[in-house]
Amino acid sequence: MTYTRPNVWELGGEWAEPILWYARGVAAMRERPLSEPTSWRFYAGIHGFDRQLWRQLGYLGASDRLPSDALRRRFWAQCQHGSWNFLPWHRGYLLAFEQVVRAEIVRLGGPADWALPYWDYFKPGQNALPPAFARPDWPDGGTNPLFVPARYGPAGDGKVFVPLNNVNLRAMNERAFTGVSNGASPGFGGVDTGFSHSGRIPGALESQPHNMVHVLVGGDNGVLPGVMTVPDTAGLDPVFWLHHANIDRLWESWNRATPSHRNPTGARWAAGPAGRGQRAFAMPKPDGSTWTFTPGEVTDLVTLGYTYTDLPSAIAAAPPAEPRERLARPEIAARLEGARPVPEDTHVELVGTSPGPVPIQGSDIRSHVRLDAGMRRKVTARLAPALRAVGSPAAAPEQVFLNLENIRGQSDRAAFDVYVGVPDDQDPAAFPDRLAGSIAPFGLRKASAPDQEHAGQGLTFVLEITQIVDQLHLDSSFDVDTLPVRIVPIGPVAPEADVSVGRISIFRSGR
Ligand SMILES: [Cu+2]
Repeated sequence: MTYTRPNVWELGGEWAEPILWYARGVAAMRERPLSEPTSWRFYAGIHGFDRQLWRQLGYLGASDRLPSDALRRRFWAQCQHGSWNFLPWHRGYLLAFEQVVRAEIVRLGGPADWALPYWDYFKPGQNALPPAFARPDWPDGGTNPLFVPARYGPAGDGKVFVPLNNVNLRAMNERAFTGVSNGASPGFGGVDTGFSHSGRIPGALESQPHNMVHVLVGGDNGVLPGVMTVPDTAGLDPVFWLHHANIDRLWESWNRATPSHRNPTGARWAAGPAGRGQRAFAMPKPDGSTWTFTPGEVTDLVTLGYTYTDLPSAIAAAPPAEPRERLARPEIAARLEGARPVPEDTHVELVGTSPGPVPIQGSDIRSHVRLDAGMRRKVTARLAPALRAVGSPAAAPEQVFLNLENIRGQSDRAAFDVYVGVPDDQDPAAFPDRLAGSIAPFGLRKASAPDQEHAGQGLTFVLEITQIVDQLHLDSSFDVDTLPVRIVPIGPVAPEADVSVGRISIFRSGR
C-alpha cells in the first residue's frame, strides 16, 4: 500500500475526515501517560526535552512520572540539527509518528490508509494556520486536541501565520546535498557531522524555511516562548508534524528536480551516527518494539511506501533579478537550472571580517565588514569581460557568502533580516534587492549554553550574496574598504536576552 500525504488546506473543509481523524489520533495519544513510548508527550520528548520549559508551559505536572532512564537514553533528545542528518532523521521521526497515530485511528474505527497532512505555507492563500488548529473547540466536543494556547505567531498576538516576506525557497537552488563548514555553502541538506542534537551550522533547507517557520509560528508572549519556538518543546504542537511533512516534501521535490540533486551515497552519510559507533536513530513502534533506522534506509519515498498529493519536480525559488552581465555567463545559467554538481577544485577564502562581535540591541543594527583589498579585487575581477568567457564546464562557479558566525543569546524568539551594502543613513526597507536573507537561530538558547554539545559556540548562518556583490560592483559600491551590513530584527529582541553575532565575515569560493 502507498500512503498519500494530503495538503491540509485542500481536504475539503475545516474538519474534513483526514484532519478530524488526526485530531482523534492525537487525543488518544494524549490520554496515554508520559512514561509510555507511544504517548503524545513521549513522542515530543524524542525531539527534545526541557524539564523547566515543559513545566512552565503546562506539559509536565507534579504527578507525572518520567519515562525510565533506559527509555530516555534510547529514545529521548534525539533530533538532529545543524547536520546532514537533519532531513533523514526527521523523515524517520515522521514515519514512526504517523504509524502510531494511524494505529490509534484504526483502533477507533478510522481509515487504514490515513496519512499525515502537510502544510504548504508557500501556496497562495495557505500561509495562515489551518483553521482546525486555530480554535479551542472541535466537532467531538471538549477541548480541541490540535489547539495549543502557547502559539503566539510572528507579532506575539496569537495571530498565527507564516509571513511570506520572511520565508523563501532559495534552498531549492542549492546544487549539492552536502555542504561545507568553512565559510561557503552548507549545502541543501547540511554539513557532515556525527550525532548532532544541537548542531552549529544548519543546511539551506533547515535554515530556511524550516527554522523561520518554527520561530514565527511559535513566537513568544514576552515571558515564555511558544511551543513551536524551541526544539525541546516543538514536538508538543500538533502543527509541528504538518510543518515537517512539508519540509520532507520539499526534500523529495529537490531530489526530483534534476538527476544531479542526489542524496549522499557514501557509507559515511548512509550509515549515520550508528555507523561511527554513536547513538542509533530509534523510534518506538505501536506494538512496543523499536524501529532502528539509518539515513541510507530513508532516502527513497517509493521504497518507504508513501507519497504526497502534490509533488512537483521543480519547486524552485523565483530567481532574483540579476544584472544582465551575470545571466550571460553560462555557469550562472547552469546554476539557476540547478544542474551542475559542485566542482571538486573549489576552494574557499576569507575576504573580510567585522572588527569584533556585533551585539543585537535595538531595532536596526549597523555593522560593517572590513574588506581585504587584494581579496576584494579577486572577487570583482571575475566580472571582467576576459573572465566572463571562462564559463567552461571545468571552471568552478565563483560565489560569495556572508557568514554570521557564533550567534549566541538567551532568546529563542530572535529572527533577523540581514542586508548588505545599504548605506548607514538609508532605510534598508528601500533596498529589497540588498536583502541577503532572513535567519532564525532556532535552538539559540541551548546552543549558547557552555555545558552543551559545542561548548556554547552558538549558531552560524551562511547566506549567499554573490548577486548582491555583483550588483554593488556594477554600482561601484563594492570598491570600498568596508561594506555595511545591516541587521534588522523581525520583532523585538529583548536587551536582557544578550543576543550577539560573534563575527560577521565574507568568504569567496572558486578556483
Ligand atoms: Cu523542525
